[in-house]
Amino acid sequence: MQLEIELRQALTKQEFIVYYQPIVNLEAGKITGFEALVRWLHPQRGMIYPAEFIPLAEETGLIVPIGNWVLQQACEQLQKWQLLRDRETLIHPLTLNVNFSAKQFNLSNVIEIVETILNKTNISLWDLKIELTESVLMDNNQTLEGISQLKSYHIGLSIDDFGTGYSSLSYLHRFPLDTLKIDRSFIQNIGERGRQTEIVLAIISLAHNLGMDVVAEGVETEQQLNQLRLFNCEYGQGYLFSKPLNAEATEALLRSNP
Ligand code: G
Ligand code: G
Ligand code: NA
Ligand code: MN
Repeated sequence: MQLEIELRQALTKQEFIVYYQPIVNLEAGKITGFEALVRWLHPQRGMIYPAEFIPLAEETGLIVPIGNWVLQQACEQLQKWQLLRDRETLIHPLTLNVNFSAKQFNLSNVIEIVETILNKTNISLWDLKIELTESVLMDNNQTLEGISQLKSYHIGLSIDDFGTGYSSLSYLHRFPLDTLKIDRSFIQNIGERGRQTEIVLAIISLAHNLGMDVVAEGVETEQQLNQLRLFNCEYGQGYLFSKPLNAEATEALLRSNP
């Protein structure tokens, strides 16, 4: 298949690029970190989004080298941006969220891989959060073993797109997750009268009672922001703050919003 052949060559041809979407502390209104989001700049087709090639990358195992590249690239960027911020303001270091697929947790040397990249880039393991989806938690035992290993190594774990799977509640007590990201489909209608608002409040309370921080995804309006603040949601991500940006635009945003 043509796409697969091209995907195999895309790493060596340096066709991947990492975009960054800010994660904002809602109380302070400040950027606390970024989620790294990969794109494929295809020479003929233009920008290809992860939904179009991550499934193929997972099937073929290419997600492992691609994922390692994303982690390395994003850590290198973060190191530069942390220095930038440390000089200008003496607040907490910026954090980095990176998405992992099941196959990446599944490797017997997952800790070594992450440790090597963190050491090379001088990023503290406290500043890295790995995002996983519910489907990853339903993968095989070796995947779960990898997740536990990363956790015992003190890497933060974040559950992505929370609420969209079909067993969301059952794993919350079984896995040592630090952060819960509420899927953007739940954020859309909050503030308006209706059940959605109650569900978001309940998810936030549940997460807090289990000792997790909460990120609201897909925050697009001031009204949603105000409601989330009232609910004591710690963090937000979405077009209200910024769409995902390339490294250059991200740096400009950081400089204007230190
Ligand atoms: O960039 P976009 O907002 O379209 O990203 C959609 C989804 O693609 C993300 O929520 C995430 O689940 C997935 N994704 C983005 N970058 C990566 C990556 O580097 N690795 C993996 N495994 N998934 C990613
Ligand atoms: O799958 P994951 O949730 O990690 O990826 C986030 C995806 O959601 C990205 O594709 C990003 O472009 C998109 N996104 C980010 N913020 C918003 C938003 O405020 N509204 C909408 N509709 N999409 C968003
Ligand atoms: Na994600
Ligand atoms: Mn998400």
